[in-house]
Amino acid sequence: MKKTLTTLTSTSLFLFSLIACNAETVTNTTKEIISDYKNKIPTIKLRDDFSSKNPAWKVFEGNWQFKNSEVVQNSVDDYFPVILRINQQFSNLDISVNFTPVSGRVDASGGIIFRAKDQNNYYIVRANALEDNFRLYTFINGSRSQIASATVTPPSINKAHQIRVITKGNHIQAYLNNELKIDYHDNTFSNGYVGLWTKADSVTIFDDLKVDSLD
Ligand SMILES: [Ca+2]
Repeated sequence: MKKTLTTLTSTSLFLFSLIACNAETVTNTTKEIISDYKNKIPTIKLRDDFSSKNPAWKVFEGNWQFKNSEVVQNSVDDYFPVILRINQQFSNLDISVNFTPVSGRVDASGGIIFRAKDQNNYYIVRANALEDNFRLYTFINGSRSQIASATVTPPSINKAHQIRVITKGNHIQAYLNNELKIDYHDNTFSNGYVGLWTKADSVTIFDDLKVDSLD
């Protein structure tokens, strides 16, 4: 009898985990975790309009140029261009940036890095003007894994779009152009630096980075 109960419990847990997994899909009734922070005063408010190059920015890969009050990544030879802002670490945060995909035949991406331990270990949410998907990946020791994906209208080339990510513990929500598209739970990284990301031959402009620390 005890064994049967144990088996039933395991089956229930398995079914529950399947249901929980399905609950990661964004629906009209998905609760936005930003509502949990409505009375929260951010402990740090970082704003960067890229009118000058803050010395906290460190380039790890790619050619990132600060000009015209924007930052543009225009190397077409690096596979994963990464720039991190290495003076502050964030755990729970509300981060957004505007990005304009300019060109790319293999890829035309723009992404936000968050909770980065270093240039090889971080979360990234990105959109790609060549693909109809919006994705959350982990990079672990430089190895990329897709952990969540949503179908979207591909962002137009030469137009500005906004990516926004909000975290609460292991709960991650990501928006493209103010629409919640990704709702996911993951425990890989708990805090770290923020940064910007592109891929392959993407030439991408970024502007108006905003980060509120919500710890
Ligand atoms: Ca600017």
